[in-house]
Amino acid sequence: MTRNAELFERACKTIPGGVNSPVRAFRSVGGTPRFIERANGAYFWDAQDKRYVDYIGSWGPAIVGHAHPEVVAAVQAAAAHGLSFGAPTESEIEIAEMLVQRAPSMEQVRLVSSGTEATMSAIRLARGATGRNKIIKFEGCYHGHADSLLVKAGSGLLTFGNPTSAGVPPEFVAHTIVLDYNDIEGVKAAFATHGKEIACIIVEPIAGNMNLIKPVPGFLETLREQCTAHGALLIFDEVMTGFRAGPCGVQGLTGIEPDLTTLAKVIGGGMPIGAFGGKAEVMNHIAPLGAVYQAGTLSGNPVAVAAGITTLRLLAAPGTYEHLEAQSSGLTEGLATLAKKHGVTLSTDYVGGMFGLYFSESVPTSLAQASEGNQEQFKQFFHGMLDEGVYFAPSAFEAGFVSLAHNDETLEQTLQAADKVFAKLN
Ligand code: KE4
Repeated sequence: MTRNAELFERACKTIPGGVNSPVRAFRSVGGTPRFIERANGAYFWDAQDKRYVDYIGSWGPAIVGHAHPEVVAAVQAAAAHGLSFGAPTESEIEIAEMLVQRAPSMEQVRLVSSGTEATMSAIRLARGATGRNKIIKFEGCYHGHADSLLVKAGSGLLTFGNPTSAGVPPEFVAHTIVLDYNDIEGVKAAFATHGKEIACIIVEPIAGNMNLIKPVPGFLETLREQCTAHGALLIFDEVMTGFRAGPCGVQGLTGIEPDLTTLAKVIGGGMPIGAFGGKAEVMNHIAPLGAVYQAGTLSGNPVAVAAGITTLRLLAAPGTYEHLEAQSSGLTEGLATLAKKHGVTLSTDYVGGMFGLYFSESVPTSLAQASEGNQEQFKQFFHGMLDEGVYFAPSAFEAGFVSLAHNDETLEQTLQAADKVFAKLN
């Protein structure tokens, strides 16, 4: 039995499924999860000391590369002064100022400890600020595991949610309207029917949880128009795209200004953090100023904030987003060329430091289209690349991520591996 298999067997005795987050269990690709022992730059090493080029980067946070010396030093320095105080610190002001400076739609921001907390709080805030109950989300978008967001579409276009998770009473999702991503007419129909009851739309402005799926022209603009016309709040869930799709996230790329933004991942550089923010007139509804309660023991934790400040500062250096874009384009174009050489049907897409690989004729624009991809070939590709020392997301419904540490050497290693793997795909 391999060391990874031994660890997995042991983990399963005390941790449900052997993992602390389901996607890590390799359930959709099969095989044994790799237990990571250390990471540096664009690489990590498993329990058998096998090195991998890492394209998940902790699902986004490791954007400056793993164990960046300046991030590690900032964490060590902060930790040496104590891990958490439960009282305000100057560093929380510093990161709040950095966030509102980077995302002009935000005048104020509240820190939390995960993306789930950020989206859960933003929805409660939207409901409290508007006095309305209904929310709109899109099938295939993932916003964390708060009850009201664990829903999928029922039948038909304009549908109320059905729970996708046990333990979520139907009543908890009764106010959640689920539409198809990029369904412009569906959004208009929802507001025509429920306009005065809708508190908010929450959307991944570029979706990364059904593989990478971009908004079609007019989709985000329609969300903005409909929310403005009906007095609902538009929430851009930029937990994944924030400071990764571009220096100011998707709102910076499109110029479309949400009423609330949720963030996490990159802003903590790998430490537990999340945030939600917007104009002061909305944020003033949050306790202790307003009636919408929200709290957290470790919110604004000085060690996590130190990692986030250093990561954001490193990202602000000249050329960083050009580097991320070059790594994403070099990877996706290289893989597309090799797939064509070997007669493998592969489409690719990317934005900033995130990319999508689709074993289908074209780039999908919805979950239904993304689901039509050749899952069997994806599994063979995933495991073939894993054996060659390249670690992509263990699911066909995840985006991939590059970092400032990915370079021509890691790209060459990846493409050499892919040349061998594509040749064997059937
Ligand atoms: P967390 O609670 O996992 O920090 O964030 C939830 C979340 C919210 N919004 C978006 C757009 C997200 O992508 C996420 C979490 N992303 C997944 C990756 N697909 C986290 C990986 C995992 O669940 O282990």
